[in-house]
Amino acid sequence: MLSKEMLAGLNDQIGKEMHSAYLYMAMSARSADLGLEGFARWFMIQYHEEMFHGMKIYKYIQDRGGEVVLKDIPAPEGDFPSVREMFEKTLAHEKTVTRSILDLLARAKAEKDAATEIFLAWYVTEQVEEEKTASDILRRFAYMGPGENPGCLFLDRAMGERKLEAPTDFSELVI
Ligand code: OFO
Repeated sequence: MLSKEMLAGLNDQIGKEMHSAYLYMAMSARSADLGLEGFARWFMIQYHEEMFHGMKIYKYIQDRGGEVVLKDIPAPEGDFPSVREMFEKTLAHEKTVTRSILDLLARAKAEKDAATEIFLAWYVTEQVEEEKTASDILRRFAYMGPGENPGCLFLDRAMGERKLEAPTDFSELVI
């Protein structure tokens, strides 16, 4: 059984994952407004990934006999003047998510809650990937120099090739 504190932390994390999804949905919409359909697709796939992250926790809480308690999801902050700035924001955001996951992991270790520790290990690995992906994309922007330019259109084409891998039907979610 999950401790009261662990349950509260996991429920909060569902909200954080949903907020991440909301953030990337906003970035997808903004990319489409900028005429960058490849980036719009990339961010919408990221939205699905985040929904999956949240629903995985939802399922875990239920599997442990806990109650899922949903909170408000804050609106994404700020505007997104360019896709480069969206990825700067993405990297900063993912670092805060990593911190949050590590805090949960520290609690699980302190409580000797081995099941939650093992469950969270997936997220630790996932966050390494999330931060690396955002960093790699920012590195590509660095080759373009300041401002937006034709290189951005080239990158847009590459971004549009991203394939959706996360499940999107949570009615029979298996973790
Ligand atoms: Fe972006 O990894 Fe979940 O939040």
